[in-house]
This record gives sequence, structure tokens and C-alpha cells, in this order.
Amino acid sequence: MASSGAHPEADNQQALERIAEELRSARTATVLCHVFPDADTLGSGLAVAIALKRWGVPVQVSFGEPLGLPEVFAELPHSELLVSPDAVAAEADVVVAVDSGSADRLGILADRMSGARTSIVIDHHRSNTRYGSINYVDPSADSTSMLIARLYDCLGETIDADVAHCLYAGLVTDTGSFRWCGPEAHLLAARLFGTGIDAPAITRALLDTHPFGRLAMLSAVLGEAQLVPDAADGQGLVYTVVRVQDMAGLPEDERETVVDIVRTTGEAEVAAVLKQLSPGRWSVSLRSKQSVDVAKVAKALGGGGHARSAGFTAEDDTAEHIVAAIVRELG
Ligand SMILES: [Mn+2]
Repeated sequence: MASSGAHPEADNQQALERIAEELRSARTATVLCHVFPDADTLGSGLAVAIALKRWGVPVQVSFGEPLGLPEVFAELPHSELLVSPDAVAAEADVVVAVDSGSADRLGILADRMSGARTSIVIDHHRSNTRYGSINYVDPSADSTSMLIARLYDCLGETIDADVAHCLYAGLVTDTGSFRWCGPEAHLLAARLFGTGIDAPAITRALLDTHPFGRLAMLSAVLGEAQLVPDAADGQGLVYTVVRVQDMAGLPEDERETVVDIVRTTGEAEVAAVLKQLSPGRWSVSLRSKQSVDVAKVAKALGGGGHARSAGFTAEDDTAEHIVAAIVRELG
């Protein structure tokens, strides 16, 4: 399955062309986004689905968890293509997983990959396990939506304003509002602007709009933050814990915004946010600035991700055990 060719770029171009062919000949299709979806997986998934819909191919888009689309994504074009996981056909001609580094990240929908004539993986996570029959994985890409733009070009399909809205959503969020990205991200952004999208409004809706209740949550959660100066060989770890009760009355995705504040701590190379999903069940976000590979740490603890942004889930009654495991893996 994994390509062992001497020319990964050429192999990848070939994979992209095969994906375009398979999509062109699909009779039915399912597009899978990762659990607890972000704007990159949803924008990428919807953009793939829009192309299929244009050609009259019946297509469903879904993600395994949580039930229902988080409010923040309500304005993404063609979100009516999203269906709940139990409504996803058991078998489809072509199944496409977007922005999901492993089959695990598809949650309860992981089995749909094996129910496909062709299973396709399009992703930019370095830790990608290449779990499709065709895998287009480019860790040098700043977002999966960037790869979907290449797919549109390969297909010769027009990126109209609806598609551009979806792609920009993934691009602006995965690049931290273009704070960490290469020139291709800026070039793509300029091209997407050219379709007439209201980019500032898309950014505001996705990144700069929060309920009032978030302020009290942040006050509680940030007040509990701890600094471990000795961790990561003296480069420092900062962490905090978001418990179920901190999130009372708030949409679940507000939990994901905490790490972006915690990670700005100057005294720590690594930031961790332990998010309690239910008693004993945790989702952990890891971030680093420039030297520590947090994907390695996440992988050692059963997760994955990028060198500067990764995560894992854990079953444990106490947050302290999870912090201890992170500190141990950081060395
Ligand atoms: Mn992504």
C-alpha cells in the first residue's frame, strides 16, 4: 500500500491523477471527515462533494462524532450534503477520507473504507498511515484544502465561490490565519479571493466569534494553568485542564480554542491542554514552537499529528497521570 518509489513527488502526482479518474467514474460516493471536525476537514470534504454533486453523483458527507454540525460551521456552503453517521450508506463505489491521518480518526465510520470499491485518502498529516487503496498524502502542504485545490486543477474543475469558501475555511484555520505557512498558501488565498468570497467574514465566523460564556470558561481554565520549567529538557511545558463542568452551556468546539491561548506562553516550548470529554475520558492537544516534535509524543501515547500540532486520547481517572506521561515522553 505505501509507496516505496524513489520519487515521492512523482508518485504523489500519479496518486492525484488516479484519484481524479476514480472520482470521475464514481457511481456513488461517501466523503468522510475526521471526528470532532475542524474547518479543514469539513471544507475539504464539502469541496470534494461539490464536484461530485456537479456531475450528478449521489454523495454523502459525514463524520463519526459528535452528532450534529457544530454551529460555527453552519455557514459553510452545501452543508446540506452532511448526514449523520448512522445515515451513511454501508457501501459506496468510492469513499474519500479527508484530513484524517488514520482510520481511527474516522471513528465509527472507519468501516466504510472497507465497504468501498475504491478507498481514497487525501491528507497532509506526516503521521498518515496510508489506509486507503489510493493515498494522496503531502505533509509539506499547509492544509488538506490546499490538496483539494490541486485535485480541482487536476480534474479541470472550476473553483467557484462556493468551493473557494470551503477551501479558504480550511486554509485560514490550518495556517493560524497565515501565521505559519509557505508561499503556496498565500498564492492559493489570493486565487480564492479572486472568486469574490468575503474572506474577512469567513475568518471572523470561524476564528473570531465566541459566546459570552467563553470568557468565564477561560477565566476558570487559564487560572489553573501550570508551568513545568524542567520538562522537555528544560525548554518547558505549560498545560491546563478543561473539565466537563467548565464547558457547561458552551458549544464543544470552544474547548479547542483554549490551546491557542495557552501555547503563547513564552516560558514553555510545549503546550498541552487536557480536555475531559466525560469522566475518565480525555482528548489531549499538544503544541510546540520550534524544536520539540509533539507528533512523536502523541504517537507514543496512541495519537498522532504534525510536528508542531498533535493530539491523542486517553482513558484515565486523573489528569495528573496524563501530564506525567507527557512529561515522560518529552524527556
Ligand atoms: Mn488539516
